[in-house]
Amino acid sequence: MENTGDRERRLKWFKEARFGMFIHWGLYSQLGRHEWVMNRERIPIEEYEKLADTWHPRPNVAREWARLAKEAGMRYMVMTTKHHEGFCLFDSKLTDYTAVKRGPGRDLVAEYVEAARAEGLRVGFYYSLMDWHHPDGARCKFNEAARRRFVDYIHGQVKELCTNYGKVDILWYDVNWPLTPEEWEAEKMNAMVRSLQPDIIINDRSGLPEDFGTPEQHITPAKEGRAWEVCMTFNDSWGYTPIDTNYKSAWTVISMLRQVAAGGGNLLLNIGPAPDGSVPEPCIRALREVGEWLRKYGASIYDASDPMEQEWMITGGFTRKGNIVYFHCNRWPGNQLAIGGLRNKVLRARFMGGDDIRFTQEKDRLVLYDLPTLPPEPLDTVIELEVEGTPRQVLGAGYK
Ligand code: H79
Repeated sequence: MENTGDRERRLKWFKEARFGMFIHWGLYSQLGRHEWVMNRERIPIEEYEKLADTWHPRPNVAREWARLAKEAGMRYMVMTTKHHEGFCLFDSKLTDYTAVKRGPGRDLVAEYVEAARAEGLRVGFYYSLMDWHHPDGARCKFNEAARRRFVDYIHGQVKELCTNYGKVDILWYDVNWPLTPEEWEAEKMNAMVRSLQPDIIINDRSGLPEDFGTPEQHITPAKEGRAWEVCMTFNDSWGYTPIDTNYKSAWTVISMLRQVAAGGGNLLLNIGPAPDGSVPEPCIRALREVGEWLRKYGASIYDASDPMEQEWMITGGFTRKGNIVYFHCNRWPGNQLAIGGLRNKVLRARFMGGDDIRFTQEKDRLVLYDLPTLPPEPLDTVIELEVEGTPRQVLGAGYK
């Protein structure tokens, strides 16, 4: 059975990765109304299927995503190989409903893998267990013959994904409705995956805990020691939805990165490319800004995930590496900044990569003086505090 040392070995890169790109791309991208459009608008299968022949993405557009991911400071990518709609972006022998046999006329997963590898990024496959297109996808719950066929189909496709694309770093299952892990035969499926991909990490959405947890749209750290990754939309939809203009700013993304780093997790931030593969402009702009910021202050995010209790503060929050505590100030108060709750003696305060800051400390009230009126970095000014002692033991969040 599973051995814990092996899990730690397989998870090492992931625990240090911090930031990844999620890509939701499929037939739904052509409609521009969210990836659940088939279900939400009750589009009949025969009508929806026509989208398989009208989809003509630009060749090798995944290279643009991979370059953007790299520029943004991301270290891995996860792409939908098949979403709930059932259309396969990969070459499958088990159905004709694939990118190779229909409109695109080529293997979009192969292009994606090649593009990610070319930028030195780790490769993840999202695969939806729930399937609205397969005739047995719903009746499998009540009909044993249907369950047998459907489970064979799903296991067969997972096997194809783990066999035909070289090394795969992450298997990212989604929605296991309507079957239980027993009915999916998930244990057997994941054992097969591991026999084909000994280094792979598997998420928790086959219904078994496996390697890492996947809070969706909320930053909730897992129990200490357990790997976790938050997945987040850029606007409020995963699939291309230009009518949804509520895009996150670089400021918001950096604030999320700080929070996941503090909890030892990762942020898997989604883009929903247009049908031709183009990334929406607001995402490109924000990601470039985030990348520029990370090139200067990345050490306070990638390498600073030591545990530390902290109180919520309107002016920002902490990350920590050993006895270096980073205060990320993203709402700049002006010439003076007071921080409560830090109980270690502060030996030195300075702007990360810059000048020292004069300070006083009385119990757990730290005050920084002679600061500029305007924020040195409007996205997040990182203040590096060198403290005495082992911060874990003496940093408190009490309401004293
Ligand atoms: O791919 C993105 C979303 O489309 C997908 N996961 C992210 C990564 C997703 N997000 N939310 N949901 C799916 C909603 C899931 C709803 C469900 Fe159900 C509740 C699935 C199973 C129970 C809907 C209601 C389907 C069956 C009953």
